[in-house]
Amino acid sequence: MFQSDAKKKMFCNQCEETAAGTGCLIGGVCGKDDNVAVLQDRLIHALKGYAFCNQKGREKGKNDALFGPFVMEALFSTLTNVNFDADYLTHMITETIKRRDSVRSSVCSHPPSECPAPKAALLSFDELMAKDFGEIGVLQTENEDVRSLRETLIYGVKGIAAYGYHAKSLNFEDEDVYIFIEKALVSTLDDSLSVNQMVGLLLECGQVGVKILALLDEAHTKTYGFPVPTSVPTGVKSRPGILISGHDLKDLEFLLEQTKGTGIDVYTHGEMLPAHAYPAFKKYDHLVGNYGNAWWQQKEEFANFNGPILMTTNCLVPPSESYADRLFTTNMTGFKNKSIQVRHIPTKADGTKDFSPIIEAAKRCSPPKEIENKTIVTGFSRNAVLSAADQVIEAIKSGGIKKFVVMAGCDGRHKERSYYTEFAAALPKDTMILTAGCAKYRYNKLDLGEIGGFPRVLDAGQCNDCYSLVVIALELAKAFGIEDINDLPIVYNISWYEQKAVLVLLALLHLNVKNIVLGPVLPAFLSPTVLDVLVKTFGISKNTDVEADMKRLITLG
Ligand code: FSO
Ligand code: SF4
Repeated sequence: MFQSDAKKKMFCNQCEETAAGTGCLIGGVCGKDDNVAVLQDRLIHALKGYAFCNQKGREKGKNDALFGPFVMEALFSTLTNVNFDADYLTHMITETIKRRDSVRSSVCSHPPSECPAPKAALLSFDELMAKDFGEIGVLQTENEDVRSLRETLIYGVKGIAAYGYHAKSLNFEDEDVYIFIEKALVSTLDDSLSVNQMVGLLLECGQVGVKILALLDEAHTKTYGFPVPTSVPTGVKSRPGILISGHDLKDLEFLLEQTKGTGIDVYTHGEMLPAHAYPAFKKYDHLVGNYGNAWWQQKEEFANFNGPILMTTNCLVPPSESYADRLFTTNMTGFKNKSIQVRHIPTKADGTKDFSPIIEAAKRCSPPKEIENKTIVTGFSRNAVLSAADQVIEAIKSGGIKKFVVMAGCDGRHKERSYYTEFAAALPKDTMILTAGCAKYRYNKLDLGEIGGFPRVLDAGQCNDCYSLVVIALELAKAFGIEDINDLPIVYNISWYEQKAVLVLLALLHLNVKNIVLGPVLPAFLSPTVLDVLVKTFGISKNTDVEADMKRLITLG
């Protein structure tokens, strides 16, 4: 179907908002143009070749010591809404090939023309840059089921890379995770693998997903303490402010330190909201609140904010000219087109960052315009919930809490996502919502009341904190002496958008969680056969309408 479309200039179907529910062919719904899309395809292809050579090098003890951190950054840059800068991507392709050739020359004596390695391990930079998306992108795999399994694995690995990157920036890393990333990338070059072997790799990806989420949880809590329940104001103060978005807590720490005593306030945006719950950030009086909502509303909100905005990771929306000169990116996030070049704050050789251009810009800006004035409660991570485990268990036993509904995941632009607001509002009063990720903005400002002193929306934090939800489920199972996690009074109504959510889904499947309801649409990259396997093995299904889903998940589920 796709191949016959003569106008197509790219092919990307990695996120939930993919065009027509099948694939972005001319430009991305996310704003990524065909040039950037094809460069990302080339980068992924080069990374596969690099992984192949590094795996050979590893067998001989000659692997590249910096393979893991480099590959995590490169993969992270190809996630939805992270990098829109062709120069950065070209630089990463050049670096990948340089690293690949360095490790290859140390383990292989063949000249490239005689080497039996796959093409991805041998193409020169010029040869690779001459390749189009059909030759090296996802469509290069003709069999739709193999393509689907390979794509799902690559998206899961992108999720591992994103979580691993954050852990690494706090000096937590695990070589076994790098070895899996390498193995997964190499597997997508191997035509001899059976379907069963590829499905096995997906479940292994989920297993590594649990591991990397646990490592990131450890990194966050050992560095910043255990989050505590916290009410966060959404109004504004009278001083100029800096808005920080994305997921990187280390960047928040640098920013708070560097803005101390400058007369500038710091506000969180989107996925940075849960930072308010960490003890280490509570000591900063100038961390004053959360401004705005989930990522997709940023154009209007950033325009209203008046001050500079720092985008640390996804989700970046191509900016309007009205605020592009106040926008800054860091890490692998970036944006550049013919008329806009967003300023980028690099990481210095010692790992620190200099945010003074942002601070100087803030001093010249007016205070933010108020867009609302409420409070949002966050900080219900595993420690906060489990330290009150006795109350929670008692509430379950007495029927005060009949069911938990995991509504974690992502928010997005599509109108159908109002389903999640309606679903949350319609839940019976004896149900609790467990959430993490930006999906919560669909219902975290509704007044849903409390059960036994707990708000009915328990926000464990960012999508990066999904591990908390896993631990809460496993600990409840232990407390009730339940062996099968599916026997707990917990149901799953998850909303996805990008590739970190794909990893979280694989992690839940690895934990044998059954009957997950997923929406607002199922991933376009799942072929009918692969979807059928997921339906038959795990009972995955798409959400439908509030009434029907309420019946199957709450009344009958
Ligand atoms: Fe949201 Fe974006 Fe955290 Fe995602 S900000 S959508 S799963 O990229 O990262 O939850
Ligand atoms: Fe389209 Fe999503 Fe890919 Fe962007 S990331 S090009 S919206 S499928």
